[in-house]
Amino acid sequence: MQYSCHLPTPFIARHRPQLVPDWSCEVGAVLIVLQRSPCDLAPRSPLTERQKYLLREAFMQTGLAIATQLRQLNYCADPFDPKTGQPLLSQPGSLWLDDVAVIRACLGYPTADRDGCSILLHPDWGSAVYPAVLLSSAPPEQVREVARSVTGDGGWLASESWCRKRSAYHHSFSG
Ligand code: B12
Repeated sequence: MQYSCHLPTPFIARHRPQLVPDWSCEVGAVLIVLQRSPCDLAPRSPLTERQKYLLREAFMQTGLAIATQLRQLNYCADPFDPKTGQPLLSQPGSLWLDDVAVIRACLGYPTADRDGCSILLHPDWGSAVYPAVLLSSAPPEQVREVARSVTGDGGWLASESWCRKRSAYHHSFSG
């Protein structure tokens, strides 16, 4: 798994009420979790569906452990279900979270259209990547500390930034 922690993008800050309506606080940090898939996820097949299921289970386990610790510290925290874009621990809102758009905005990774779906292209893994996101009201350094205590030190992307970088690929996007 690869991890990076960021300040909320303007889109996420602006749409917090539509994403997590029953939160009593604003988003303080975005935790990105990237898993390498043993197979390319672009084709739809029993194999890719099986892999997506296993990768989703793995993220939910890690994400719920991190969110539980952040909540014990009295922060709002929700892993978002990669399958639906909805929060796992709070009432869903009128907007589902687009994980690919979040990672494009935070890390500047390229995306591609596959049969009407915008998918992420990891610089090393290509489309064999399973993206997932956790939002919290805690500041990035607090989320990082808790996430490290749950996941260990490995996998933290050097390119994480507390402030968004505009990628060389997407002059047009506004996250
Ligand atoms: C809905 C969806 C679909 C829909 C298509 C939706 C579409 N037009 O994009 C359908 C069912 C067609 C689909 C198909 C596929 N999908 Co799909 N899909 C999703 C899902 C659940 C949501 C995507 C989404 O929100 N799109 C939003 C689009 C529809 O809205 P929009 O108006 O263009 O843009 C708005 C949003 O971006 C919104 N927004 C919401 N949050 C945010 C955040 C920020 C920062 C910004 C800027 C905007 C924003 O604001 C915009 C304006 O309103 C994601 C998982 C996720 N939670 O993100 C998987 C996902 C993108 N799909 C995935 C895949 C692999 C596929 C397939 C290619 C293959 C497969 N094995 O399933 C297939 C297509 C192949 C086929 N033959 O069917 C993977 C991609 C993996 C990767 N490498 O990135 C994902 C990530 C699921 C997963 N976790 O595995 N998919």
